[in-house]
Amino acid sequence: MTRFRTLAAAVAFAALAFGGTAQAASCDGGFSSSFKLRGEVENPTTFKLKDLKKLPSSRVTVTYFSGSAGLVTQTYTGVSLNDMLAAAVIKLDPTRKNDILRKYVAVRATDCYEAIIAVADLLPNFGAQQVLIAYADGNGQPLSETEGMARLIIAGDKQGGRLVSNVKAVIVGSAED
Ligand SMILES: Nc1nc2c(c(=O)[nH]1)N[C@H]1C(S)=C(S)[C@@H](COP(=O)(O)O)O[C@H]1N2
Ligand SMILES: [Mo]
Repeated sequence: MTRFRTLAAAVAFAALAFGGTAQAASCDGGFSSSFKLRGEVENPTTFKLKDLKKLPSSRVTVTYFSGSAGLVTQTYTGVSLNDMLAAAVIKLDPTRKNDILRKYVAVRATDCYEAIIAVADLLPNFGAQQVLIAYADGNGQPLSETEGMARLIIAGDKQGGRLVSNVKAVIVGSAED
């Protein structure tokens, strides 16, 4: 049997042997050329640039503090996340009062960086926050290589932390099971 010099090596071996490296293998931070909208939705969908371009778009200008670049002001073009969720149809339990208020969206990147938003914050009759899955700048040019095909843009955020680049998955979930 293989001997391991460290616990870490043993864990790494076990992960490899039993398929547990999915996390590490899929967190390479590469350029995202598509993402999947999935989770608690009736219509899971994969989006590529050409798919996003077919949908109604809006523009948002954000001014945010970036740890690396300081204060950044940038305009983005993208699809309303609320509209995407409406088309995907969030699965709801009709026996639970306001079940929609228990739902969140997790936006995950190729480097496994992730941020969540409450679905209610997007709904017109609740938070009504303007949130885009952006795929172009203000002039319709594709995003930069480091931003990937799609980036989460949240109007009004003052810090860049939730502006997730290289989106690879948009996952609808519930606050509790
Ligand atoms: N995928 C991914 N997106 C990310 C991050 C990250 O580490 N990975 N960092 C966030 C943070 S903390 C900031 S401040 C901004 C910085 O974005 P910028 O360098 O394009 O201004 O991106 C956000 N989006
Ligand atoms: Mo940041």
